[in-house]
Parts: sequence; structure tokens; C-alpha cells
Amino acid sequence: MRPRLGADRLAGLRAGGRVQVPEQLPEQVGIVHLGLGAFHRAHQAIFTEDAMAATSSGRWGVCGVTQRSRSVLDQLQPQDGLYTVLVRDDSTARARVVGSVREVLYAAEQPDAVRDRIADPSTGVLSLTVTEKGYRRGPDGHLDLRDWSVQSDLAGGPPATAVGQVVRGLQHRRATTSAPLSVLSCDNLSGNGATLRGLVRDFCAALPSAEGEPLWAWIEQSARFPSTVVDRIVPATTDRDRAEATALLGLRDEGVVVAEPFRQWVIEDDFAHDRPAWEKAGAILASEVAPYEMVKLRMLNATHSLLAYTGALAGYATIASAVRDPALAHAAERLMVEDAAPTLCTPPGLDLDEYRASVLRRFANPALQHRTVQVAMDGSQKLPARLLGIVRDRLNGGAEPRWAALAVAAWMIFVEQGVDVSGRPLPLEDPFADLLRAAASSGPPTGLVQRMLSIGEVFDPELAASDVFVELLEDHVARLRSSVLRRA
Ligand code: CS2
Repeated sequence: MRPRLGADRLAGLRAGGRVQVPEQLPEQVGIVHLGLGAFHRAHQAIFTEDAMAATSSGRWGVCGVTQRSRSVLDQLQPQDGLYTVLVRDDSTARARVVGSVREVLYAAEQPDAVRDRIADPSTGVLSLTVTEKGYRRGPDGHLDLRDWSVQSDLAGGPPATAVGQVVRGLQHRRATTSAPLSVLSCDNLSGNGATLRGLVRDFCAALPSAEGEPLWAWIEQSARFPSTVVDRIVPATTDRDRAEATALLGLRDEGVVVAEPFRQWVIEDDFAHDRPAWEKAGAILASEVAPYEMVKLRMLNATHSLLAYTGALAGYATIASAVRDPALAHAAERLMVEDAAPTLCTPPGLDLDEYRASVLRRFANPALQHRTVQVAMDGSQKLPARLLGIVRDRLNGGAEPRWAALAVAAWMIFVEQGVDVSGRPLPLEDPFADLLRAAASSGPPTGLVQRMLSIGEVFDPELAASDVFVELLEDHVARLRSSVLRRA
């Protein structure tokens, strides 16, 4: 077996050709990151490494916190935090070894270490990629106080939720050095910074007032919650990816992540403390990120979900194969042109036609093997930000959001049928899986749309009451159901 990647082997790795290695490892930890999954490692960790290289700084090493399973710790700790990003374009793969992650903590076993790192005055940024469901929002958008892990965090247990970790970390920071901190959400939520700030406020408000009120007053004054828009397609790593990285490096790497060449990061320039010079690494620092966010969520992510549900039902394993089906490619294009684009206020300098073409090109990258069922995960959490806003805006404008409704209908059929055209099972991975399955199966097929629309966790009552939307959904559901059943 090949020797394993690690700091002592870095010098022996020959850069050049298709291998890139870090010139230097950071000396210090300046960022705590909650959610050390593949996305962070292929996105912010790289921007941060490039920003440090551009400024000859060693200040911004990352302490990555793995939330739910210790597998990331087992992958990265023996490798001194080093790992490979395998960048795949249509024909080649390049390996980039990344060294910005300097420390890995497992939240479930080291809650005090996480809290202390957040409180450490050398930490200037606390960032998060915990996925949409990690924010524990209830149907009204506020912190879900019915959630038992939120309750346990409020009662003072070792924090099990991201918001709990943020608040307990800030609380300890206030009690120790009182140094300001920037808290940076990097998830696909709309207004992710303001959303996180609101959830932190909800958490403080639910604490006993003698504890929560002064804490929130300090956070309001000393913490900033800039919004961000993140973009890079990062599919789940396969054995083939790991084998290819080993072949390129000549070393075994248990922490490989795979990504497309494209990456974008737009960050609201509103920080409480110093920060890495991410703009030197290609990030856009902007006074307002909402226009970028709407374009990203409504063009890219909405179309991704459309292809995921319709593609999975049609039997396509990957997004690249789905988008090669002419009917699905047509639907993807129409969703962007007819439904999404009219709702957008495009940021200066962004050409929407070119953006649309690039989304379809990126999805068609055959080397990525991005599975439709991976993008289909957590639909209850993803639909509101990426599709239902389009539906609402188009209905308010007196238009019929036909293609956005197709995506929503395909999600309903995905939940109801649980199999593709050939009868192969389609897993329903969603924090509300039981609720969704119960709604789908608790009555006759003719009532599916109404039963799904009544799920308040996903649809607001006003949208559910729209006759136009209901009719569009009924129509799509009838067609989709007959095509799935006919071919089965
Ligand atoms: C995808 C995103 O899984 C999904 O829901 O739509 O992860 C997508 O790949 C990224 O947002 C691209 O930046």
C-alpha cells in the first residue's frame, strides 16, 4: 500500500504538471469553520489558502469542526489536515493538495475545545457550511424551539446544533476577551447572514432573560454576520476519485474531495475584525450580495433541483446524463428563461444569457458524476429558497410559473413513487422524510397535490391557496405519474 499524505511528505511531492502543492502551511489558526464537509474543503479553504499566498500571510489557518460523524477527523487528522481537491474538467483531472486546515475537532466529543477556539482572540472569523437543515428553522423562519436538540442546547447541554455552538462560543468570548467576531454563513439560504443573525437572536431570546438579554446586546454590538453566495459543484467522492488522486500524488489520501474547475464567492463586506484578503483570491467583496444570491439560487440551484427530480424519475443516475436528455435540457432552459430570469435584478456586469449557458455547460461536465439523488436530498429544505420564491414572484406578476411548478411537481412524485421508471428505488433523504411520506400516502392519488401543499414546513398558506399554482401542479403531476407508471 502507498504511504499516506502528511506534512512530512509534502516536501517530497513534486509540484508541476497536474499536481499543485501548498507553498507554505499557515502558522496560526484564525478561522473556525463549522461543518468540515467536502464543500468547505473545495471552496472556502482554497480561497483562504490563495488569499494567504497572495499576501504572504500565515495568519488564517482553519480549525475545521466536523459536526455529525467523526469520519472527517479520521480522514484528516492522520494527514495533518492535508487533503487533495481533484479538479475535473471534461477530459482531465488535476490534483491540488490543500493545507489551510490546520486543526480538526469533532464537536460531539470536544464541545469545550470548539467553544474555546471560537472564544480565542486570534479567531477572527467563524464560518459555517452546515446545509439548509443545519439551521433548525421552523415553518415561520424562526429558530425551531420544538426541536429537541435546540431545547437541549438552550438548557446548557453540550451544543448539538450549529446555532447553539455559535451562541455558546460567543458567550464564552464575551466572558473572556470580549473581542469582536465575524460570523460567516456559507450555505445556500436566502440572506444567509441575516438569517443566521436572526436565529442567534432567537436563541438568546429563549434563554433566561438575565442571561440572554445582555448576551444579545453584546453580540449586536460586537459581531457581524455578512451574507455570502458560494458556488462550486462538489459531488460526493467515489473510490475512482481516490484512486486517481493516489495515482497523481503517489500517496494515499483518505480525504480526497472532487470538484469542477469553476468557483465563485461573493461576500458582503461587513466584518467585525480583520479577515483574509479573499478578494486577492478571486472573491467578490460587495456592499450588497442579494442580487448575486438571487441569480445563483434561482438560476443554478432551481435548475439543479428540476434536473435532479425529473432526471432521477426518468432513470438518469447523474445530472450530466439528465441534462443531455433533450426534453430535460429544454425544461432547464425554459425554467431559467421564462420563470427565473424575469424575477431577477441582475448585478452590474453580469450577463444573464452567458450565466445561463455556463450553468448548463457546468451541469453537462461528464467527469463530475454528480448523482441526481444527491441533489434531490433535503427537498423540503431546498425548495423554498430556490423554487418557491420564483413561483411567488411570478404569480404576483400575473404570470404562470410553469417550469418552476414542474420542478415542484416532480419533487412530489419523487416522494410519492419512491422509484424511477424502471422500478429502481429512489431514496428519500430529508429531515421531514416521515412527514412527507405520510402526506403523500395518506389518501387517494388525486389528492396528492393538496396534501403536499398543506405541509406548512414547506409551503406557506398563501402559496398553497393559489388556484393557478394548484392547477399547474395537478397538470404536471398527472403527466409525470403516468410517465413513471407507464414505463415501469
Ligand atoms: C446542489 C448544490 O445539492 C444541491 O442541492 O444544487 O449543492 C450545488 O451543487 C451548489 O450550490 C453549487 O454551488
